[in-house]
Amino acid sequence: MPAFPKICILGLGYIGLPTAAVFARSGFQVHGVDVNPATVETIRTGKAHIVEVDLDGLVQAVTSSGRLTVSTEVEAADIFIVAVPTPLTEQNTADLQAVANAVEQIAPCIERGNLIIIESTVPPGTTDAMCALINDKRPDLKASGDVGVSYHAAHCPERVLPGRILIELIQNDRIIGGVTEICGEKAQALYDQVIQGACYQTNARTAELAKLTENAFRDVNIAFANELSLICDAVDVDVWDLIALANKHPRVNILQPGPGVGGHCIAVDPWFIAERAPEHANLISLARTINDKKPQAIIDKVEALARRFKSPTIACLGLAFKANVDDLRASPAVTIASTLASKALGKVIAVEPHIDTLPEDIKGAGIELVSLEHALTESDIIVTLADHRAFKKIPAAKVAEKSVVDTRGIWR
Ligand code: SAJ
Repeated sequence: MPAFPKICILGLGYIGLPTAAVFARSGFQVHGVDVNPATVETIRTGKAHIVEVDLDGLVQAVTSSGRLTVSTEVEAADIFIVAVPTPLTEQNTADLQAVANAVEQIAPCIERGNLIIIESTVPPGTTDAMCALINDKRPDLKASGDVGVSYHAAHCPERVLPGRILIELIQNDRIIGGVTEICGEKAQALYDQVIQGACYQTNARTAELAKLTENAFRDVNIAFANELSLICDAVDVDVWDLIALANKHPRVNILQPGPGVGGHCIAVDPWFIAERAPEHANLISLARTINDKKPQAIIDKVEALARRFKSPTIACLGLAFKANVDDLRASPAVTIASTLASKALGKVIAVEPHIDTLPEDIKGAGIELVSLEHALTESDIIVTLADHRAFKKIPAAKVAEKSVVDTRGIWR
């Protein structure tokens, strides 16, 4: 393989585009592929189609230098990286169609010695299944030695935090799950050229489960905090004081309760474990259920409060799924605000400093986007849903006269 082999990355979303741009910046010739022509067109003009710190400038630099090219078609390359989404089906299982489609597109292009990396989050056994798919499509490869000899394959899960993607892509350690030992070595040689973190070798199945385990660990721990918050309400204890005190113990580190778990990772990945071992994933499944029920508990609490007023103005502070991001997708805050609006309890207003207008899908939900000042002046009830920096600066005295449901412990 040349010093800077050519890379073809399939999927130019939150992981694929930053990954493509980072490899291109390091000197690799990268071709990015996406099924969405609008995405491809935006990137071709040097812009990122997603909001991520510093990504716009980097995409501009690597497209104008010609290091990153994009299209809707796969190109021949030395290395193929699959970074397509793996959404949750209605049955709470992984929808692997996009991964299978990507692998089917790659199959005809594979040449002897190529490396195929799956970065998408997948249930254990998927990388092996994708190799079987390649073997079906390319019996000639199997005849000349199969995976590990005629081509190489590995699962190398991404572990970056939205909002810090470009930093964490370089700094985080990586798990390298080779289908064979030599596959793992080939994959590590690639990441060693761009990342500063350590690479840890294992097999593909362990790498797949490790990624899911990291997010399930966090989900279970958030569920513990969310359950505590309900217990505290029932026995009239301040959950924030309770957790702060319990965390003084040297071996206790409880996470923070909130309005529920949002985003596309922590609220999804634990199900991929449950899918493969349903009879054993009891705690993991229960944690998912506890976290999924949390928005309803907040809705009930606000509704009970609102019934004490005659047509109150309810201000929801924050619509994003977590602090200091503009991402409203899969956000429990949006579920809570729009459900409250649908109940016609009064007027529902919302403050989200990271957006200028409400996204199309919640425009008709009956929520009015207002300034923070307006919300603080006009509201009867305040519901904190994201602990954005701007909200943490609000002095408790400013909300002292209001009825407050503080799901994020801003004024604890
Ligand atoms: N949350 C709480 N309480 C907490 C921590 C988080 O309620 O104490 C909520 C947040 O408000 C949010 C959700 O959990 O709604 C998830 O937020 P997050 O910041 O914990 O994680 P994500 O989904 O943005 O990113 C996670 C990260 N995984 C871990 O920290 C183990 C990231 O490193 C992964 O790369 C990412 O998932 C992914 O792509 O899988």
